[in-house]
Amino acid sequence: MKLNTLLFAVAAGTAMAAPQLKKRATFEFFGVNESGAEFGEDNIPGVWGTDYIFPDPSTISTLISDGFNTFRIQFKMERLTSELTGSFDDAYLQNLTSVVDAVTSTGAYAILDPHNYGRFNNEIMSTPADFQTWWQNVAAEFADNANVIFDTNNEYYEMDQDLVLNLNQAAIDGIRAAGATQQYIFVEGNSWTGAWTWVEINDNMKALTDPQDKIVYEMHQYLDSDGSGTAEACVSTTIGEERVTSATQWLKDNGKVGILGEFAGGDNEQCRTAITGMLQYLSTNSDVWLGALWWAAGPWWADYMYSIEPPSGIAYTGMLDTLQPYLS
Ligand SMILES: *[C@@H]1O[C@H](CO)[C@@H](O)[C@H](O)[C@H]1NC(C)=O
Ligand SMILES: CC(=O)N[C@H]1CO[C@H](CO)[C@@H](O)[C@@H]1O
Repeated sequence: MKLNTLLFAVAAGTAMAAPQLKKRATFEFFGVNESGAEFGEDNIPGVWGTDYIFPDPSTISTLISDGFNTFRIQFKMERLTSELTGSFDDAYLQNLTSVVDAVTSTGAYAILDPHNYGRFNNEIMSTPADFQTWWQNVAAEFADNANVIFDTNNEYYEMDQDLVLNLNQAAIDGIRAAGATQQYIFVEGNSWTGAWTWVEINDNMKALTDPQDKIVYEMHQYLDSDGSGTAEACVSTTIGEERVTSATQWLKDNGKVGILGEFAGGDNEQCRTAITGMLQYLSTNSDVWLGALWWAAGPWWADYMYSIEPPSGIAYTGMLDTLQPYLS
């Protein structure tokens, strides 16, 4: 992947065309979430190193060597701009940009994930025009980098369904207006963008439009009883496939493509089997599923049950074998 990208960059000279990423055997995108810069959300803006931290380029590099090629980088909108339409905190932007550059300079993808749940300063964002301006300003900073992916927002929930649609469309319009025309845009739905409830809740999202036709529907799915990703146990060995089946049909019926932007299970055999079944099912349907991202890596997870942070995260030592078929 590195070599391909380098050769392409040389051949392309100064033109910023999309790099030709190596065609992978399975998913186009297979990676992890990179958590840290959104931590301490009760302390805004908070203190670097105390309330929040940025992901570590050296452990990202280990994950890239392991075969992961996509990194969803969490951050808080309020730390980047204290008002939606305001100017940047340059230091936070610079720290975020250096993580993005560390990822994309290797040919991997960096997803910008404003981890805001459709809220700003704890209030539902109700003015799509302001959100459009926010995204236009942010996308302008990354418009030349074709390996950046814009994720409109993490997990809208308990919001008016038309507002969720309109915020996503505003984000798309702002990103394209910034001249960022090569990048994928990941859109998310209401009800924490759950795959298992997608058809029932988020059917209106099929109306989104993009002049570049690069929308990817990002859904999340955990395999514990309430689907919240807060327990180690998976409901059954087949729960993974079961929870993504109806969303798969929705993608096919509507001519859309999707990504499972967060998934995880505990370090136990039942979860390993459930995850294997789900990933096999997604890869069998790779006409509509472009990939999947484990939740989560990051420097501050310590002994968190799903941590895939090298070298000793519980999932890094316990789940890599399960994910192995998709790492090349
Ligand atoms: C940015 O990162 C540096 C360390 O590399 C740190 O000293 C600084 O406080 C950070 N600033 C922000 C706003 O995150
Ligand atoms: C499923 C899960 O663990 N979600 C967590 C992701 O991280 C944020 C903070 O970054 C938590 O608030 C979520 O609970």
